[in-house]
Amino acid sequence: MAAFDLSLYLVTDRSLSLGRPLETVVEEAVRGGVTMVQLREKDASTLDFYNLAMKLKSILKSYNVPLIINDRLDIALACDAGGLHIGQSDMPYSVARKLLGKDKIIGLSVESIQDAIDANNLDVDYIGISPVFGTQTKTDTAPALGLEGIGEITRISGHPSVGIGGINLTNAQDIIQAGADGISVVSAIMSAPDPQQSARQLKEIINKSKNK
Ligand code: TZP
Ligand code: MG
Repeated sequence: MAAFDLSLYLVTDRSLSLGRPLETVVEEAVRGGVTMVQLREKDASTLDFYNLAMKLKSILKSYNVPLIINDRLDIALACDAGGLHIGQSDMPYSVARKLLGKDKIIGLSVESIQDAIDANNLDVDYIGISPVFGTQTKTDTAPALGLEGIGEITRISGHPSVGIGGINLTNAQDIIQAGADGISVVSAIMSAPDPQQSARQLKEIINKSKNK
């Protein structure tokens, strides 16, 4: 397994990029300090998804930032991505691991304490604690876990973790202080007027919070 850094994990959504090309926003964000990128495009056709994945993969390669594919094991395999992110209703972890092999990163969303306990029996590479707060970006989520939920899950989990859902400049510090290794954001970067600057500001907050 190649080393990876969960500190600032961008999850994409083209529909929130204010009309800017996805590749441009992602590259700006990485220049600002994003350490992982997950391609998550729920409305993309298979061809669009594949083409986007190939484009992002070539951009991210020069920054040494892994490209993680949301849900679509076929696309992760087809484009030889850095890894796959699965949710509780996606392909079973064991199947994904078998097909991707042990060198790829596999992340799993956990939406409850019980999910986090169950994930301790799997050698996933990280967990995404979801959602921390309510968010307009994804409305069909489990109930928000809050900072207490993050605290409890990071205490019992044996895996590195990121929080996701409603995270921005004002609360990023709380997520790290509650015990997560990083934050995962969609709109705080995708919809920012200046994605590079927003990424830089978030990264500074994370770095400071980790040094405390
Ligand atoms: N999974 C749980 S919440 C969420 C996903 C993909 C969306 C997070 O978006 P935002 O804009 O960072 O709140
Ligand atoms: Mg999913």
